[in-house]
Amino acid sequence: MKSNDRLSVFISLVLRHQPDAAGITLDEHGWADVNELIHGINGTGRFIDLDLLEKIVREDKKNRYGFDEGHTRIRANQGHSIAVDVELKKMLPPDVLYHGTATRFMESIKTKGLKPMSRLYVHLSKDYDTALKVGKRHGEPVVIKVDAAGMCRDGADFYLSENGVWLTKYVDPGYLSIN
Ligand code: HQG
Repeated sequence: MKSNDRLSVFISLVLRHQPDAAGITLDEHGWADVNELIHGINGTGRFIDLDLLEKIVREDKKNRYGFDEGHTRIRANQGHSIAVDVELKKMLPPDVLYHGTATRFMESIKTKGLKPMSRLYVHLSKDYDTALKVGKRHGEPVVIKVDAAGMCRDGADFYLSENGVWLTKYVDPGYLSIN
């Protein structure tokens, strides 16, 4: 892994899961103070400055992070395990969404449905290929089709993160199909 990628993984950890790994706190909307984050990361023996942080945010392939208007605060767009409210937009999803997972989880998913597990939401993709990539992170991949239209009809809420990930609290097995 390149050193900037390693830094980005650490920034994800801090902004989504464990701010105290850099000795910082997030506010209720998930924001970290940019100067505190830079100072905190340097305090772990890693090196970062504002230019490098801006570059990592700008070049992130999944657009994981966002600054506020004045670039004084930064947060992760989605993927949190800690309870922050990143002011997600409630949106009507496409009729079908996809979830990539590993074959070893399928038995449990078929009976219990898709759960957020350690995160705040179940993560869904609008296209098959993205879901396949997500599945590959966990092992032998499988892509599950989610009947988002049916869920909406039955009153479920969906949110679209700033970086295009569809999120929902839970998917009952009745809305899942595998082909
Ligand atoms: C599985 C990445 C057993 C679920 C990606 C998944 C994504 C169950 C795993 C983002 C289950 C949780 C999130 C059940 C769900 N029984 N297993 N009932 N319900 N699971 O990493 O969706 O690169 O927390 O299928 O692109 O894989 O980090 O979620 O396999 O957007 O930015 O439990 O992370 O983005 O795994 O990935 P995760 P995910 P980043």
